[in-house]
Amino acid sequence: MATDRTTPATDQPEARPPAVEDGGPHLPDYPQGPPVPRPPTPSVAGAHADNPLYTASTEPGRGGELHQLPGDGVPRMTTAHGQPISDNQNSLTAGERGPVLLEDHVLREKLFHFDHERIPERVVHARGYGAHGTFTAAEDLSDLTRASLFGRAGKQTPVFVRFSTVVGNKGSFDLARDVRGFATKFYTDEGNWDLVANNIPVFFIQDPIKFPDLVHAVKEEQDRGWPQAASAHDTFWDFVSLMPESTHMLLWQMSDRAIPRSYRFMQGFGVHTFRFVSAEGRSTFVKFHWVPRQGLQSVVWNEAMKINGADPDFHRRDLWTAIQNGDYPEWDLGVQLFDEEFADSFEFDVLDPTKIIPEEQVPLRVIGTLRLDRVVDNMFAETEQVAFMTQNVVPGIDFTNDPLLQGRNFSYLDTQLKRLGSTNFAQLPVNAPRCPVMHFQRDGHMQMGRQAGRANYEPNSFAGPAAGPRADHEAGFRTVAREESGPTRRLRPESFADHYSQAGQFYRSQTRPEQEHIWMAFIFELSKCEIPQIRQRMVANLRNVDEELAQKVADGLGMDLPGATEPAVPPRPDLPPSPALSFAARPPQDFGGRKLGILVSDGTDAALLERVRAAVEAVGGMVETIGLHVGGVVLAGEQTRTPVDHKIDAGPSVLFDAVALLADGAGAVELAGHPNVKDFVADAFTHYKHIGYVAGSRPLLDRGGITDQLDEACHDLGSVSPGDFVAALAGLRNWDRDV
Ligand code: HDD
Repeated sequence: MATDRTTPATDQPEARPPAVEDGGPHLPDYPQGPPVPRPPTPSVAGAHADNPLYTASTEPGRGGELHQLPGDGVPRMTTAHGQPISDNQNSLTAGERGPVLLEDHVLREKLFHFDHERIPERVVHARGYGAHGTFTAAEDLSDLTRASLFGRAGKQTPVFVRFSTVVGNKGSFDLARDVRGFATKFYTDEGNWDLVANNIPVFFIQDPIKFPDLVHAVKEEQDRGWPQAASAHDTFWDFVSLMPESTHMLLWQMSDRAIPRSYRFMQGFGVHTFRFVSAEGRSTFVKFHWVPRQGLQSVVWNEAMKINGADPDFHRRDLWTAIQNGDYPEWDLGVQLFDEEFADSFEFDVLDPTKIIPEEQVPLRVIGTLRLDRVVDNMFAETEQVAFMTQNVVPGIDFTNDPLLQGRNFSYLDTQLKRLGSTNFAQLPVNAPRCPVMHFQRDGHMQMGRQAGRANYEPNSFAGPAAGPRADHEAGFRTVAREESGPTRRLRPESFADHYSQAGQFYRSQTRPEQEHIWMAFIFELSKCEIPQIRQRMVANLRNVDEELAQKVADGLGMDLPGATEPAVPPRPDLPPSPALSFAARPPQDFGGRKLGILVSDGTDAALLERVRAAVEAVGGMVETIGLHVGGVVLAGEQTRTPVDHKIDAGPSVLFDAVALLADGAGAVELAGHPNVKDFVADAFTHYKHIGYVAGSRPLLDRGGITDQLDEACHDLGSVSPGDFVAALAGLRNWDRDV
């Protein structure tokens, strides 16, 4: 009789298919092979130490031996309650073609759990990618702060970092024009410190009461459900054009900062002024900066849009690949330290989160280095469940009266309960402190702790373990004593009123290509606004930033220059440029960490290919090859195929920092016949990239239409040595190219 079942109707388990290597091909029609053994998740103090979900389930004495299949040591599949499962492919039915039975508790449990797999995504920063690492202190800072992680030079503290985009949903693409989150959880020996930073040092608003409106305006519009992960639409520009305090951040958002090449090549900023507090209670103001040792790098907008199509996971893949390759990204933690006297004399209010303090005025002092060296085992358990909260500070670090910071200190705790569903979210391994946790908080959903002792309250008159913990009046966290006075009111201080001066300073501090990118970004974004009045209002605001910028944007939009918006206080055109605000201040030292894409064909010079590869790898870069067929090419003088990394239409040049055209002879002619070669070559050129070529790759240059435009960033590898070629690649782009 015919059967509609896809697997044999038998009560025997299916044959196990051959194992595939981790990272190797995955055969869609088969269950995967046995998991590759991994080191257990680092132990978490307290509650989880003996939870079989977090430790090896095969420990002797726990019945672990029973949880292996005989012979090969493969873990035996169980239900969530640990009962061994005999068949994970066939539900229990009444008879061969009969109905599925309610009695099948294995099926019901599996579907029940699956139905509840999703939790609410973050209202902002939904799309993120995390990694583990270590922070190493550069010096003993005990004269400034009693924070234990800065207690001595060389002290190491484990960290978890989550990078993110702000606007898009969890499944959106990585190269949105957007602010990037850079949140770090330091598991210090005195509790967790969360530095919840962005890659832009200022924020859109000065007051947290505006945050829901800002986020509503920038996310997809409520009546139509789009655009996804984009600020280029009416409601965003409507809101910010009515909000002069957003202008400074808009300049950053329209700059190359908002389309980073990689999480590895961007800065991070704590934004607010915080406090370091010494053991004696002395407070020093501090602003935190992460500076990538890899140098700063961004893509260009046309490239960003194409990357989003070619590889929406471009940033997460980049971070994962770098860490898996052992190319661990590093950031220096720099601080700007200043006292009340400086704060009183500075042109702007240090409590205003829409302002920076130029590094030329208060230079960075590097106090440690962050290195990311371990990818997560499980995206959900770690990257999704990690809960960052600005109010997570440790003794030695304290808040200031920055109103935005104070609002955040409420919002982050609240949002974690919504997302994670229980007040006990701090017990999740990724959130759990790596130091003892002792308090009288009890019970609640998903309580993992088994707090012993009799007293669950204080004061109590018990002694010893029964009494529970006590507050440490000397060494516990103590808020800095400060005088506050004045009537309650809803009014921002006068000292927050200048909304344009630093925006102008930022613009004037950029190199010419960076300035061009800013005005082109304004033009692109505003051209997506359907309501002309919004464009007009925005350009009117820009006149208070810089007349040239406003004129360029007006010209690009094809509109007359409107009158300037009346500013609350006159902008100050005299603020000197701050070179530290330009990418030019922090270029990469070499091509390390970058990727060269090489077009190859049958007949490519094998020796040259190897020399170029060796030169790139010598500086820590990566090489990937692209050919007509993924099966490979027959290099000159060889008999067998050498596999390539990408088929031509799956490896466009936007995925690489530079390209080399080593296709040669008849192979080059054949490759040039593929329609995607045109874009590969033309895009590399239009995106200002360095291009290496050989005489035999001329058909590719012709196809890209650039043969007559070759410039100093186009290198003839017949005469330029691979070493010199790779040295030149450190420049990344030829901004002087006329495209
Ligand atoms: Fe926020 C997430 C950074 C202002 C409310 N924020 C979130 C994340 C980062 C930032 C990096 C993602 C953390 C993660 O990876 O899980 N936010 C900032 C910075 C700000 C800022 C640098 C300004 C200086 N945020 C801000 C304000 C509010 C919030 C003014 C509310 C009053 N932010 C949140 C939130 C989120 C969040 C709603 C969403 C998910 C989460 O917290 O965990 O509570």
